[in-house]
Amino acid sequence: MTSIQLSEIQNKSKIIKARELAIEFTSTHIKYYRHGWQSWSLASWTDLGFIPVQKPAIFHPLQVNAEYVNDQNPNGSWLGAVEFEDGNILLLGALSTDAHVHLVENQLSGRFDADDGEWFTAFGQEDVVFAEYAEQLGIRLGKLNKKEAPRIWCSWYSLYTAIDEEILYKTFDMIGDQPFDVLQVDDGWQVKVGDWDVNQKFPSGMQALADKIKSTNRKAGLWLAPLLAVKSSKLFQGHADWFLRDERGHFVSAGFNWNEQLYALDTTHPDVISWLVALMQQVRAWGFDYLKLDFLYAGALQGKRYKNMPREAAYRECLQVLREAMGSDAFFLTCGTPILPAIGMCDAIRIGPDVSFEWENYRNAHLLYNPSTPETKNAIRTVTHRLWLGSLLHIDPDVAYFESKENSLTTEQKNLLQDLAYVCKFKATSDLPQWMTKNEMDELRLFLNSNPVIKQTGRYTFQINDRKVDFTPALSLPAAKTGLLGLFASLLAWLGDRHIVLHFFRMLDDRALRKRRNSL
Ligand code: 9PG
Repeated sequence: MTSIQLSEIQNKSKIIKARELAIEFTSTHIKYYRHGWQSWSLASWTDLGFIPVQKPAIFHPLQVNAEYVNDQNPNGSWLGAVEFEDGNILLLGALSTDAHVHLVENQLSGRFDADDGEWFTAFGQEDVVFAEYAEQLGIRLGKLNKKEAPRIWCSWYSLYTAIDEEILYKTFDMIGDQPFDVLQVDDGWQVKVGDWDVNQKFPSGMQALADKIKSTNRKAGLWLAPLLAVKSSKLFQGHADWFLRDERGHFVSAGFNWNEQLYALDTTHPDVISWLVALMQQVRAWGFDYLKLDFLYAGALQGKRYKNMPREAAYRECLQVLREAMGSDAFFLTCGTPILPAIGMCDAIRIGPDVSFEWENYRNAHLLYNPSTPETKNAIRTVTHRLWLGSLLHIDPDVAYFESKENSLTTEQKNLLQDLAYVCKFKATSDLPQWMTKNEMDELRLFLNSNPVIKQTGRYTFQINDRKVDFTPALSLPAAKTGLLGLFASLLAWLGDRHIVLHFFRMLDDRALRKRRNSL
């Protein structure tokens, strides 16, 4: 292990090559910057104490870096930082994939999984230090020549999986001349996750769907989760040898969703690569040129691969294959993606959890301590801590809301989301014109048409044109529960790992969705 003193970098940042690097400091530190592994994992300045392990555990492969989830010391993926009493920070960040950072008492240390690698380290003012780190990442991983990000309507946050041809065509018509550049079809068009053929809700097929969108003079966008499959899919049933296993030969869990167990493809297997290339070509041939590829963490899970290589390096290679197969003229948004390996490989990256029509969900936030589940507060918290990525590629904070019909967010909360979109310079919504008042449609148009001047004035404060905005209300993290409530929380966490409980909640969700669809 290479070891240095903070005093050695006090005046100038350093790049040091090492498998393991430790920086010792003597001044009193007060906060730690935790950087979660993938889009939905928590990124935040936190206190130095223990943070309860998020639950249910069945979701760990899908929400965090499962290898480190039980670690008691503050830690994070690729980078970490400490804040001192005087407001200065010390940052340690890897300049390539497959690395993790820990804080143990007065020592910040980083370690590459496999080999030596470059570490960037700097001390000073937060914005300056992060900007310099981003610049060094850009030199090594690639930096986008950023044009304006497209303005997107996405089907997820209103219709969820209850999409079908009739409702989408109607919605596209009703969107009229709202200034969107992309209409993006999300989850719900496919037969199954893994079986990427059109389902019976779209009798005219995928090419007709893309044509319909393009007839409105916009780009056609499509969601896929190409790196995993549900257990019941033909893909998994027919090609078990394509899926990632552990050292003992057991399939690696990619989590649980769509009411099923998920498994991850081994993207280093030559047949998997050919299959992925063909899939990307198929989607382009249908006519889609904006691709939201989701649940991408599945490509970087721990396991024994066909080609023996570090898991994030394998994932990055896979992104390169996907990028080349879809063509450089497609717009590529990565979602549920490990952050660092995606830099230089895509146009845009989701940098936080999903938003939802709720500000905070008591069960998920306060009893399951889960900062990754869909919830507006979760989304704002993590996104405000990853804005530094904006100098490298487009950063997607997820959608903003304007409608009030199917929504429990207050006007202030909706405004905060809209302001976050301005700060990220990435604007999207899922709102259905069917639900919106004339006023709300006007607000949406104004939002899509404005490009306000943004100035950061503090860690969480901004000036948007002449308005002051403060994201602090979204940042607090719930404390661990004790006593009876703590006991109840543990019971809930246990229940949350049972398939039968998850099936039950899924049934309730599906019923509510059907009702929503039928009311349109
Ligand atoms: C489609 C959706 C939307 C959405 C994506 C992703 O359990 N989870 O933590 C969890 C997080 C996010 C998520 C689903 C589950 O949503 O972010 O925009 O495309 O998939 O299924």
